[in-house]
Amino acid sequence: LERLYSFMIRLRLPGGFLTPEQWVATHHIAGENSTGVIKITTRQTLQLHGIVKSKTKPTIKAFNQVGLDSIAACGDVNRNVVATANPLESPLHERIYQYADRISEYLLPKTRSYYDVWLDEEKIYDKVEEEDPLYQDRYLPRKFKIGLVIPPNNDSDVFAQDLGLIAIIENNELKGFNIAVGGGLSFTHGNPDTYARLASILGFVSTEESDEKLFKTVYEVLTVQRDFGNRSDRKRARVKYTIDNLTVEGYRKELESRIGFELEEARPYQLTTRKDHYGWVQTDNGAWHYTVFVENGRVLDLENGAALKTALLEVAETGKANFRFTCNQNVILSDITPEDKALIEQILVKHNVIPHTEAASLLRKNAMACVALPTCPLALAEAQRYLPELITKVDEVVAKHDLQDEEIIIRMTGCPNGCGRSVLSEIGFIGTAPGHYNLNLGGDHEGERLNRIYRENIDEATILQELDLAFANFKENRLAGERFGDFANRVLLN
Ligand code: SRM
Ligand code: SF4
Repeated sequence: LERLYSFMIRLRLPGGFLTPEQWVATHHIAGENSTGVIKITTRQTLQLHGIVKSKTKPTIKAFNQVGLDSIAACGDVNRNVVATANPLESPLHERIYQYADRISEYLLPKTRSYYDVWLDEEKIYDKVEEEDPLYQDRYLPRKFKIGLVIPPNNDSDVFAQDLGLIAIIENNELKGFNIAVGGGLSFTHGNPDTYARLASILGFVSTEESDEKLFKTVYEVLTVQRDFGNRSDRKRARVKYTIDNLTVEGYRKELESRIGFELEEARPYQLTTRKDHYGWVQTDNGAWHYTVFVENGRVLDLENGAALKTALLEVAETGKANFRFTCNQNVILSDITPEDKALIEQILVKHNVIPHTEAASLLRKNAMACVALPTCPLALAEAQRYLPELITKVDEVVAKHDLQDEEIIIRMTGCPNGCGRSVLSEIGFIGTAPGHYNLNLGGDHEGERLNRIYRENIDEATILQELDLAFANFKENRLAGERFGDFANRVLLN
């Protein structure tokens, strides 16, 4: 008898985009082959859990039939490319999304093994055909992540990326991108040689004449990491360590020698938020978009009566809305014509999705958690299964201090790997042991400052006591308009 292994499948969805037909297929694939819960991830894609061995191939084949794959969604390669999700951010949104899609394609490994193994293509091991100038015969030292943002919304957390591209838009024209290199959030408890780091801006690349320079730069940022990254210690193999070894200046010089031109001086930009625009918004082209609140990205019919999964299927079956996933683990039903808006709204109301989205507290709507237990083998503590009940309790503490109108970003991860980007929140919980977390404070609202440890390895009762004291202090001593994260950084951590 064989052990009953079960697997997780993660799709590659650059920019987090899915057609309604693809959502319908995903809904049924999830129902037939997995636990049924569809998980929207912090990198704008989807995961299915609990796929037993005999169902893995049928799952991948079924996805392939609707044009979806999971190539390079894991491994020491370029991962899912993320981008600002909401079309409201800019009339150039579609163009920026296309960059995410093209960069993802451009950096795919050339190997055909995925097709050979999963899609029953004839196995041809042809060394010439498999030649891969980027990954060669050794891939990268570690995973590699790219994210694009359209200021002022930093919803894809550009400074958490190995390579962040900040769109520079002047007078509604895309001028190019600031290039930020060396972000990464993971560390190991008790190992000071590992640390979270924000990406450093190296310069600006113009796309006004053509995209050639941009693509060359992106490619060579990877080759510098391929050739200079640490291949003997996986804990220190991400770009953040390579750039600290080479120095920022050294990385830029090496990059410039490979691209054959100098990066221009970085252009000014301003980030003011990382939030999703819940509810209806309309873009200049007349289209409507509804952002649905999906707590921790878990799409299922909820016990509170919000039949999220049923509603999303019904919306998709109309064929009248696209699906765009956000890096905050929500979904935007997008590109809806004014004529179709009432129909979509009716479905969302019928299944209680609109009341559910509207009723959630600000704290809850600005929070997210990683998967953690029971499926993540690296989890030290709960995250997505526990954060909802902790938020209910923190909501009470917040209300006690009359702070319920504050938009405070809370994030929780079951371990310090940082999948829920907890070190980039105003209140970060990082699992240390079952029921215990480090409480980190002092990150900013915009994602430009990491938080720091405030209290170590504490349980729920202590968390609530500490937050009670912190909120009382905040209420009493904050500067006009000061956000909680900034206050904590200025006062509580000093
Ligand atoms: Fe992650 C490993 C889940 C975003 C840093 N991550 C894992 C694994 C695959 C556990 C494993 O290696 O066995 C988790 C699967 C859990 C499960 O049961 O599903 C896992 N990571 C996730 C997701 C699903 C969290 C979520 O709830 O949304 C996110 C999927 C992203 C995607 O769609 O591709 C996810 N992971 C992230 C992020 C956030 C981001 O990229 O914006 C980070 C921090 C940023 C960074 O990379 O620095 C992150 N995951 C890690 C790490 C630490 C990497 C490192 O530099 O050391 C690991 C462990 C590893 O790679 O060894 C990891
Ligand atoms: Fe697992 Fe840790 Fe990532 Fe959470 S942060 S999904 S516990 S690896």
